Amino acid sequence: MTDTLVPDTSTTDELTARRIVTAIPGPKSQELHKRRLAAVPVGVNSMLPVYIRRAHGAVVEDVDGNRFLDLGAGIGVTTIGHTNDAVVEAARAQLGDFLHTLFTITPYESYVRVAELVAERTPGSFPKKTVLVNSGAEAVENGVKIARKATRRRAVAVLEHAYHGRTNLTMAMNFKAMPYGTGFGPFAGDVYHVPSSYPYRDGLTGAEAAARTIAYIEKHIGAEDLAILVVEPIQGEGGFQTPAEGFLPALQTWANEHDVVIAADEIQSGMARTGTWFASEHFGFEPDLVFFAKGVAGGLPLAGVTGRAEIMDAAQPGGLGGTFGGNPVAAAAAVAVIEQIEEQDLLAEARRIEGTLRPALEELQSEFDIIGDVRGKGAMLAIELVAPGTGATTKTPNSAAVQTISSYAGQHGVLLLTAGTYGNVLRFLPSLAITDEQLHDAVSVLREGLIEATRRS
Ligand code: PLZ
Repeated sequence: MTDTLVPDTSTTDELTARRIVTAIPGPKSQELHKRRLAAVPVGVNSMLPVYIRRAHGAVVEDVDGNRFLDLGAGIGVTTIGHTNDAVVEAARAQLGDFLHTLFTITPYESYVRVAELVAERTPGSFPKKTVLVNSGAEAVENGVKIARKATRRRAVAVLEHAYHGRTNLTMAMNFKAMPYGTGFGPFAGDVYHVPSSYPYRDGLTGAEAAARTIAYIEKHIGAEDLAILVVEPIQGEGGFQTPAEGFLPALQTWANEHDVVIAADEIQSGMARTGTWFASEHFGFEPDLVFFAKGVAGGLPLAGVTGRAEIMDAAQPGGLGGTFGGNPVAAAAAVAVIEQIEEQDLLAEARRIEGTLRPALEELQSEFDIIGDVRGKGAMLAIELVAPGTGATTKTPNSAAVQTISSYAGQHGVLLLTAGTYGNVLRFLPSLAITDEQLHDAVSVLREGLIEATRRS
């Protein structure tokens, strides 16, 4: 038999549509889940315990052969698609050369190349520098650290509904206690949550919201003690709150006037996700620092801070680093991701996705009164659900419907993520490789889920 020499014929090309062939989770997933419950603490939760065997483009396949349309991309990580061929090839090539040296011991080119490429693509034409780290939270930590050194000030301001990570400082920066912070304190001090712009609920213009934020900062913190103001241009875990026009530029003007470092946490919204390289661009916002992670390396762990050279250079030699920061395989993958976004014009794909998905969601909104708001940009869209009949009055958050719909979608082959301070948001973060046909199919499942949620309420 020559079979062993024949390549696996079950190529990833087949991964184009959802397909449910067992109960969800299937028998093999259930077996694995039993082992996992014995070996992994309950604090590490899984939205849908189907164990994944392979993935390509916008589809993942589990160990039982079920296939899911992936509308979450691992929370906005596989932005250019699962196992993108060019990214896999770049990582594979690097694997054969060297896996690690530690950039702070003996450096290598790909780290420098990522720094150059990201600096060219973040907003603002001023000179920039970049430090690479392993995770989004670590990028935020470093941004704060650098801003404190540069300003010689102590305080950190973040917006209501913010999410910034799971380390001690970033837990303090999160708005939502449960599950991110509850019981895990004491937390880092000198972190202040300030009012944000949430047009659906506050009804304020960008100028009004910014005036409220600034007044709060001046009263409660004082500009002279404020090192850094960190904002997510479109809030991620908080529920995809998209600020009113003018809000972010007004904060920027105020921060610049008061020598406060203003940073965009673009960890979820950046790297082509919204149809521009970084979501800040939609709002005419030029932050001093940009935090990036998630989508930058196609699924490998890489993150960083890019910012004004004079701020970034405030940290003393040896003050920034970390064993794995800017790992050569992750850096090689990131170079490939950025090249792919450009060569395949993936920014246009994010806009295509919005062009298909937003009208479909708006149509559902006219059909189902529990959809209070449709918002976001590009391939970062969300619907906020409210209790029946409250859309024009109290807008009472409807997290029960969100749970019903997300679980209905999972059972029917669509990975649909939740979000929101009140758990009442469904978010759509598909890979830019998702086709219109796949999107329409996912929306048909969403519609069935909405019918189910309406029936239960
Ligand atoms: N800033 C805006 O979205 C990560 C969290 C997943 P890390 N969001 C997903 C989970 O359950 O932990 C995130 C983000 C924004 C920072 C972070 C933190 O990035 O790479 O997870 O540390």
